[in-house]
Amino acid sequence: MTVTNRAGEPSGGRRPARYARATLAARAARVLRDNDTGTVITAAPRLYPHMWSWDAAFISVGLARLDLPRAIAELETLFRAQWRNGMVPHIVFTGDEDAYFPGPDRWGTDAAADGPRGVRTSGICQPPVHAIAVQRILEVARASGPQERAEAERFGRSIWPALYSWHRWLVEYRTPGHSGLIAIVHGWESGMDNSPRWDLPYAAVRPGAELPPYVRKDVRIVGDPSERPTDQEYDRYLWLIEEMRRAGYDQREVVRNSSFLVGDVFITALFAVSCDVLLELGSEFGRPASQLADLADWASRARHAVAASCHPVSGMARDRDLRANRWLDTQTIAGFAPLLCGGAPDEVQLRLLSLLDSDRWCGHPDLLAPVPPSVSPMRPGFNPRQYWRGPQWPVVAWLFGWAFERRGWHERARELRAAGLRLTGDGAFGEYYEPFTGEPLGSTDQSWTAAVVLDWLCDDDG
Ligand code: 2M8
Repeated sequence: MTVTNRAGEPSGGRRPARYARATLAARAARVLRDNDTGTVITAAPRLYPHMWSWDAAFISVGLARLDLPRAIAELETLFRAQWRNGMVPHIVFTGDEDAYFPGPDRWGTDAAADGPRGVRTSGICQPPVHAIAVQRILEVARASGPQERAEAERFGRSIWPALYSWHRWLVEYRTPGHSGLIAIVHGWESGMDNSPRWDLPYAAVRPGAELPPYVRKDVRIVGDPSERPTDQEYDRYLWLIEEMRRAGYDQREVVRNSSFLVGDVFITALFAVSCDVLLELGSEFGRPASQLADLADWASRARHAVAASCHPVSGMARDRDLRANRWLDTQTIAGFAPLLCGGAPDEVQLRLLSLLDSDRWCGHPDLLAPVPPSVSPMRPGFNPRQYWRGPQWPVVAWLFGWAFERRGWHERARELRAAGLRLTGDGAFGEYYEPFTGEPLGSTDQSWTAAVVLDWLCDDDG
């Protein structure tokens, strides 16, 4: 019997990529060029017309394959917006500030004592993947030639202290309590905005009647608004901003009082491995021993926290609701966090690997390509089209592939790359994909998708 997916194609069979590799690479390069405003490369043409923190990191990885100075400039622009306390903001606004909601006026960060000068930003952060991007840029530059190598090393040395203070901020302000997990004060900080991971903690966020009225822009841009978070969810997102704004973005106060405070296991795993990377770079650049020791210590604590979060039966890593003091058992892609950073017992990691390969995740017979979906297709509540509640995100696949390569699991990394390219081979560079049909959803010409596709293609072809 031939098993077919919902598009009626034999599952496991290859959907012919609509574009040859060279054409796909050229199209990806064009997306990055077209989204370049001259100041930043926007996350997406209409839906996200500014610079986003973790998008910028992935974008710089793709750019390194095209134009090293432009890749460097992107991260320099982001870090020029770094707050004086060390936080790297999740959005750096440029150009038409009203093109996205919530814009800088709604965030009201201009009055924040710790905010940057001369640039307007949001008041929260996003996952710390920037050290990973810097190391990747260095690797690509070193393979290109002596001049590129020198330029990338100069950049690496100059940005290192800012990366260190960003990591220090996460430790100083965002590791409350005893779980050792890095805490987030808004679902947007996780990058996985309305993942079911946050349903319980968000249920406790009660927007006050004083929430100023607002008009969303995202639902007017996305073809099918039902794929986006609901208005009720947006009320909560906006209410959390209101709370922070009233606290003047004073981190101590925000962490003490915010209605939402969750230890994020995925960010913690990324932080652990980013600290490793920053430590490697710092050793090479001769940074002070005390700072290198900090990084080793932070990495080890974060790794330990990830391992300690693993569910005793499933092995999946869990977030922790720090307000309600309970583990969040909702199973999503974030449960595989220990595979990113290691540190969990071998037996747990093996269990996770076989779960990832099983028909509950990448081995599901209806998937067009074995790229991990944001939620298992077998879980109740899985929705193949809804934001972070089922679709596949190429950047998430890139992160796992990068981690697998680093951990020496080359075959797994290669397979994930091939799967990612199969998913994205139509050249639409979707923000995310319907897992059964491969339909690109959300924005098309999304910069981070184009960037990771370029990196995958160049990894295979040199
Ligand atoms: C999405 O998040 C923004 C808010 O930050 C939004 O929905 O308006 C997320 O997918 C996030 O991870 C991403 O960085 C951002 C821009 O691509 O879009």
